[in-house]
Amino acid sequence: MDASSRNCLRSLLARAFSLRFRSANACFFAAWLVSNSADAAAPVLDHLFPAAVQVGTTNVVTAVGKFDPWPAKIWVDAPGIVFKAETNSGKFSVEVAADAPVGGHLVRLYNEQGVSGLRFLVVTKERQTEEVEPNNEFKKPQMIDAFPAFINGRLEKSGDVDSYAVALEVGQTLVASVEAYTLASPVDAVLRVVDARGVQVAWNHDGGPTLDPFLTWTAKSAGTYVVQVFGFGYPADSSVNFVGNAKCVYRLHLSRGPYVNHTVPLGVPRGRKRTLELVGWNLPAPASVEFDATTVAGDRSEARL
Ligand SMILES: [Ca+2]
Ligand SMILES: [Ca+2]
Repeated sequence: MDASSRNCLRSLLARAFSLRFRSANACFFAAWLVSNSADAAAPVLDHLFPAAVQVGTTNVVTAVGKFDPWPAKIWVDAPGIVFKAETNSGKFSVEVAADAPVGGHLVRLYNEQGVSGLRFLVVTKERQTEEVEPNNEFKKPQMIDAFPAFINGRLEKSGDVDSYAVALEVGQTLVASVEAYTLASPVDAVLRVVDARGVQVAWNHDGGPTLDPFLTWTAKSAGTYVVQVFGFGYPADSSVNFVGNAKCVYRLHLSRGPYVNHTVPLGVPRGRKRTLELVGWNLPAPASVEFDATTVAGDRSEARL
């Protein structure tokens, strides 16, 4: 994960918690409007798919929810992200300017009757890959050739399993993570890796500060391995089936190259220079970077290996 992806995830984590609060407020506001108009129909925005778009591109984005009448108006929290409604209900053409601010952005729909809850659209520097179904079986996965890969997928029906094939050399480490809970998607996602025979070699359910999974796995022999994404409904209920519906969007990140998890030390005093040891996977040995905090103008600085 490079610095921009890490900053994006950090931004999403912070916003995910505030989103649930703001959504509750939006629902209350919408409910008040509905109660004051017998024919009211404020738009309902369950999710946007794909959940991420690259700067400098134009994309077809599907809004999942209820929109009557169509088109609904749309609000985005940043400039440079222009939604144009298409003829079909729920479809937008989204133009993302080359200088659009990178990170997770809040979006909501509205009309004369009220507003929808807030949902995320992530703007990123990286090229995006879209899931291609059918990919349910480990023997018929979607081949991933370009790394690091940023895949926009969806567990679209009950029981859905999404399979992605990755070629690994001996000693190469796969780093895989999913954003689903972090995107306010109603799924508690699971990741696993199987070999060519379908034997599970790695898996993870909750990989860090949220319910989203994160795993690393080092290949003991060269070959093609399959990463599978599936999940359970969130909030949890009595069902033990793999969840799936139009709202269950996710982002899958796959890397088999250099990946920095953290540095030692974790901080540098402003005005000082330090050698930072890099700790992660697929890094050169020794892995370190000279960090000059005498010239850092703001609170953030990027360094590339
Ligand atoms: Ca799928
Ligand atoms: Ca599938």
